[in-house]
Amino acid sequence: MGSEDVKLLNFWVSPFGKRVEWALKLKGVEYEYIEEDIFNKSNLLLELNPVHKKVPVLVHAQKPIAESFIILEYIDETWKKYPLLPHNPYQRALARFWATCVEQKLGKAGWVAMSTSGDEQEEAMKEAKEMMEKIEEEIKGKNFFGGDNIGYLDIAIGMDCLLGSCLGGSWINADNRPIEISSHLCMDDQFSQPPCDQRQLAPKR
Ligand SMILES: N[C@@H](CCC(=O)N[C@@H](CS)C(=O)NCC(=O)O)C(=O)O
Repeated sequence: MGSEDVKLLNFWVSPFGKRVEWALKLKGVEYEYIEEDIFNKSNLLLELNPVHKKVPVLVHAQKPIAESFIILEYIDETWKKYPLLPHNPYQRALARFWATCVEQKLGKAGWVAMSTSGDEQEEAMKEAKEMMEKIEEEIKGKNFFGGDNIGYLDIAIGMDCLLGSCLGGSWINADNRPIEISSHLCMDDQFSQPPCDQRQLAPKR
């Protein structure tokens, strides 16, 4: 059901949009990709997402949905093949809890680390690393957070890890050790393409 009339408004390097692309790919949903210039926003974007004016926006049967986590849940509820969120309510709550942590803590610390220097950068790297260690506890003994298969949390967290790698990875890979989560995602054939072209984004030193 529903594989028709799906459009994704995205910006090629958006880590949030990458979550949606991954989810659609896992579900086998065909969609039309519409590239948005977030530095010169189109009327289409402003019409579809007048509140946040951000990508990604998923448009299904002419109805727009914004915010990557909300889009992920919509996709999961609409296309049942390959469930993303766990069936068990407690596991589902945990997946949402960790996804929110990533967004609030790791994501923010990562951006600060990549865009600052000196003490501020050090502090942000420390915070990102502590968060990574906590999250890595959650994947111990499993291939993915979702168990044997990539699930909601892998998609939520993977984008931060892969983006970190794309930008040089210094904030997320402070000990030069492989990041378990991202390497699991990277090793999967379906996800072997990083969300950005590493040659076009100079690593921050
Ligand atoms: N919370 C949003 C964040 C989306 C977001 O920040 N998108 C960026 C592109 S990576 C954007 O559209 N930025 C335009 C702007 O900030 O004006 C989500 O999860 O979808």
